[in-house]
Amino acid sequence: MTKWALITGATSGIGWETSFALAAQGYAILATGRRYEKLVELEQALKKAHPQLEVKLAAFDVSDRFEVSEFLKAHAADLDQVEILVNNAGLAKGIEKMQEANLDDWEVMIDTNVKGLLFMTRGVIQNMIKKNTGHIVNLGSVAGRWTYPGGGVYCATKFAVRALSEGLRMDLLGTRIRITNIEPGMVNTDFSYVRLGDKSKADKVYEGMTPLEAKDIAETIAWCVARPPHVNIQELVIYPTDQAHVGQVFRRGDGR
Ligand code: NDP
Ligand code: 8X3
Repeated sequence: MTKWALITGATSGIGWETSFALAAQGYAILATGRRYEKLVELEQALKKAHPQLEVKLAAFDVSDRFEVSEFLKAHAADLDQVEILVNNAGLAKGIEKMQEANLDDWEVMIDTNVKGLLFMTRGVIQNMIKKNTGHIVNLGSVAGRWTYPGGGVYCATKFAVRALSEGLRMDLLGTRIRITNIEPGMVNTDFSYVRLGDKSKADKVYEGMTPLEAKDIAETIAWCVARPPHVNIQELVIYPTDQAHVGQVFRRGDGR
C-alpha cells in the first residue's frame, strides 16, 4: 500500500524541500499550502524528479478551522494512508516590542503556528492510532527554547510547539506513533521576507554569515523519519555554524 506524507506549508522553503526529501524515500506526497499556483509548480518539479510519484495537492489555510475540516472531509480516504505529517506551515510577523506590536500580527502567528498545528494533528491522529503507526514532525525553532527582543510572541508560539510535542508524546505513549520537534536556527527561506515585508531588510538578516538552507532541514527531517520504528528523535536543535545562539551571529567583517 502506498504510504503518504502530508506536508503543510509545502509551497516554499522547508516544506518545499521536505517534499523532495520524503519523495526520495518513496513516500507519495500530499502537499498543502494556501497558494495553489505554487503547489502546482511543486507537483511539476516533483514529477520531473520522480516520474512515477503520486502527488496530491490541497490549498487551504491551516489556521481556519472550517477550511481544515473541509480538507479533512475531502481527503478522508487519503488520510487512512498518511504515515507522516509534517506540521511545517508557520510564520513570524514583525519584530516590534510587545508594547508597540500589531495585534493582527499576534493573531496570525498564534492562529497559524499553534492552532493550525493542533487542527492538523487532531485531523490525522485518530487514523494513526487506528493503524498504530505514524510519525508527526513539528517545526519548532530555537525560538521555542530561547527568547529574543522583539520576538516574544513568535517565540511563545514555538515554545507552545515544544510543549505540544511533549504532550503528544505523553498522550500517545504505548502506541507506535512518533513525535519529533525540529528546532532550527537561521534558515534562508522566505521566512524573513514574510516577517519584515521588505526584501532588502530580509537579505540583511543573513548578511555576512552562512545560514542554513531549507535542504539542510529537509534532510534532517528525512533522517528522523528513516530511523527504525523503535527510535524516536524527540527534539533536534540545528544551528548554522555561524550562529552560536539566537542572538549571537558571527558575520564576516566583524573583525575576527
Ligand atoms: P517560508 O515562508 O519559506 O514557508 C512558510 C510556509 O508556510 C509556506 O509554504 C506558506 O505557504 C505556509 N503557510 C504560512 N501560513 C499558512 C497558513 N495560514 N496556512 C497554510 N500554510 C501556511 O518559511 P520557512 O520554510 O522558513 O518556514 C517553515 C517553518 O519553519 C515555519 O513553521 C517556521 O516558523 C519554521 N522555522 C523557520 C526558520 C527560519 O529561519 N526560516 C527557523 C526555525 C523554524 P502559503 O503562503 O502558500 O500558505
Ligand atoms: C526562526 C528562527 O531565530 O529567526 O524560527 O526566530 S529565529
